Amino acid sequence: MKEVKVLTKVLKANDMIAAEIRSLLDLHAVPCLNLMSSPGAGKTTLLEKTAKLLSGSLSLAAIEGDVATSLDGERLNAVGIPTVQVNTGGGCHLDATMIKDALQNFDLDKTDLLFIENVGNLICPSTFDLGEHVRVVLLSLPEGEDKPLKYPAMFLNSSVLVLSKVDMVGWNVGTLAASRANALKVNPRLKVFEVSSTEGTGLKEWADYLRALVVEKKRGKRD
Ligand SMILES: Nc1nc2c(ncn2[C@@H]2O[C@H](COP(=O)(O)OP(=O)(O)OP(=O)(O)O)[C@@H](O)[C@H]2O)c(=O)[nH]1
Ligand SMILES: [Mg+2]
Repeated sequence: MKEVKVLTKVLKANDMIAAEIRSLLDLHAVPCLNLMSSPGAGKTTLLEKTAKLLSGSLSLAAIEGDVATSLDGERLNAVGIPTVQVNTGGGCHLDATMIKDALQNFDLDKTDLLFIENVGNLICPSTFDLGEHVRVVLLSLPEGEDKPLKYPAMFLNSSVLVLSKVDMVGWNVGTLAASRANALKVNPRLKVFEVSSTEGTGLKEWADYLRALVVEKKRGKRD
């Protein structure tokens, strides 16, 4: 009983900071996506490809969450996305305070789109609001089609699903149709992208979606 009370308090404090972050991002008309998935589902690779598609036309920025190392932050900086690496030192998710601190490093007036890559984990990140506008869950084919059923909160609390590594169809891994169907069973409102970052499948649709988010946010600021 006591533990439940403590957790509720932690989440409440987190939500207040997340609301502050969202207001700040709205003020600067910067849409923010929180990318979540199991370790290795392809979050950083998708962001690397996204940089190639968008960085000529939009100013991107990223906050990169990992338990340890700055490997992913270095990958994103290398493709021209200014990135702040956050190490949780063992924590299985980012929280709003980490995002608030990391945001000090960006000029939001010169940023069109902000990505947060959460710590690879299909459970904990789903509980913590980071002040993002869109929660994106990646599910890669090799993880198996049962994952949405076994880890429902992540799929329920996201609004976008990226079915990743679709080039691996036929590798005796989870099937694409069943992965999609199971995710939609948990959350029928999910907007779904089928993507292969290595082969380029679905990247145009993904990039178009991101461009539309930016336009919508800037229009919202003018209205
Ligand atoms: N076949 C295939 N492999 C991919 C694809 N996208 C990523 N990979 C590979 O999957 C592995 C993990 O990719 P990352 O992008 O580092 O995954 P991640 O989700 O950022 O991993 P963490 O940050 O550790 O959680 C790498 O070896 C990538 O080359 C894809 O579309 N197809
Ligand atoms: Mg990564």
